[in-house]
Amino acid sequence: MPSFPGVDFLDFDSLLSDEEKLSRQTARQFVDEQVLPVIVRHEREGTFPMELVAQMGELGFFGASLSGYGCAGMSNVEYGLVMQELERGDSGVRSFASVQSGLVMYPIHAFGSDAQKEKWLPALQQGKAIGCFGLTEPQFGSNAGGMLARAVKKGGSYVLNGEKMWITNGSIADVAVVWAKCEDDKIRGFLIEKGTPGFKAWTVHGKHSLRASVTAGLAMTDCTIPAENVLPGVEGLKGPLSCLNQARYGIGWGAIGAAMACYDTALSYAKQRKQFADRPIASHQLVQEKLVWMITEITKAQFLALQVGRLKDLGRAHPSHISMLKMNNVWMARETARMAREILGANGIVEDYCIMRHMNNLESVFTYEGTHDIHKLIIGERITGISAFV
Ligand code: TGC
Ligand code: FAD
Repeated sequence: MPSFPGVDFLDFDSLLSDEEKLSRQTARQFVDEQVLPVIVRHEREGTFPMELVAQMGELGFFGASLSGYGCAGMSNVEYGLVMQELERGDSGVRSFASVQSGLVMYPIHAFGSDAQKEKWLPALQQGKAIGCFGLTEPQFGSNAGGMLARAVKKGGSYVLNGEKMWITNGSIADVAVVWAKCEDDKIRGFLIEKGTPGFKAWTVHGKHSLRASVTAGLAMTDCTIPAENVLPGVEGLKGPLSCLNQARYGIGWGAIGAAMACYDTALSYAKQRKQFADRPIASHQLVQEKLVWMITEITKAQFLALQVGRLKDLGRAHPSHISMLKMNNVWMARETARMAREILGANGIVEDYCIMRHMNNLESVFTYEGTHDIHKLIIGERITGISAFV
């Protein structure tokens, strides 16, 4: 199968280094050869393709922008291009890499003790251990700071009680990074290992979105962990939110990949599908209008992602920049998927084409890691200086 050619209307590639193009090509080939042949079956069966994890580790996709502990030390732009390709395959595959990298390895790398880093980072990097990130609760989603989960220090241990919900990889994780409030009312991060008494994880079934991804609930009932399992380097809501900056950034790139897959499918289909006077539907102005909307929005999304990536590499990306990237690019991908589905007519609803799978996935992506509207309010606060959350 020939490799995906990419979507590049405005010579975007001229702004990339050879190294960046090589990382993208590695991920592109992995998706074409390993992800696309199996993803439809996994989506149908509602399973995550675990058979891909070891190879993703070998290719350096986990913790890709971190340094040491076997991590690839990629630039943020390289990392973003890898996420783009993974999500061209499926949002569930990108989600796995986002959670492992941005939400599990990043907090251990940034806030963990040396012992925590040595214990977990090499195994997570290689995909020999799987992690999850527990912030959301049944009653607290967007308002993450309202969480009810509590951690009480007792001698050399912490006792945790509470529930987390909608946790990617929760029921397959070897280690859960769980955020809970302590007696001083400060939020801290705790590493809970699989099998710890009082810790339970269960898989959420019946999803119509992100079917090739494991989503779970977590419950802590007098779950006692050693005090050395607290992340020592951070306290307060800024702990989990700084992890979200990493993962939201990857999503901003990933969404471009999902949009590219839908656009590419719709363009090829429109050129070969004939209706009225034996002409391809691509010859009709209303179909062209949709294709032009898509390529224009994909192009704008690429440049937005690249600029945020360059700023992140310089240490100058503000969380509100990342919010704009996540908000705009996921919205763009969701609209692109819907338009692409229209262009395929009835064929747009079947699994022979990737569009409806991406479209359904993007509903979750629109909501998780801060909903579209929450990112609007983050940007609103940045430009007005007034928080609309209170
Ligand atoms: P607020 O008062 O604004 O801030 C509290 C403290 O946090 C700091 N802060 C940040 N720090 C780092 N990065 C950011 N992006 C930050 N945003 C805020 C802030 O400076 C302050 O620090 P300090 O030192 O003064 O204490 O907090 P708030 O309670 O008003 O909430 C703000 C809000 C609504 C933006 C925040 O709660 C939020 O982002 N909510 C959305 C929740 C969310 O995104 N959840 C995601 C869960 S994980 C997930 O979905 C994974 S999906 C994975 C997958 O499968 O890919
Ligand atoms: P709510 O916060 O109840 O919001 C519902 C609606 O109200 C939204 O439209 C929202 O925009 C709107 N709204 C809320 N507050 C305001 C406001 N102030 N102003 C205007 N509108 C507002 N979480 C994790 O911690 N870890 C994970 O790994 C994880 N993985 C996920 C995987 C999947 C497949 C999904 C679907 C979710 C996942 N989540 C995870 C949870 C996700 O982060 C939350 O769903 C998200 O933060 C939104 O919370 P909520 O669903 O409770 O919606």
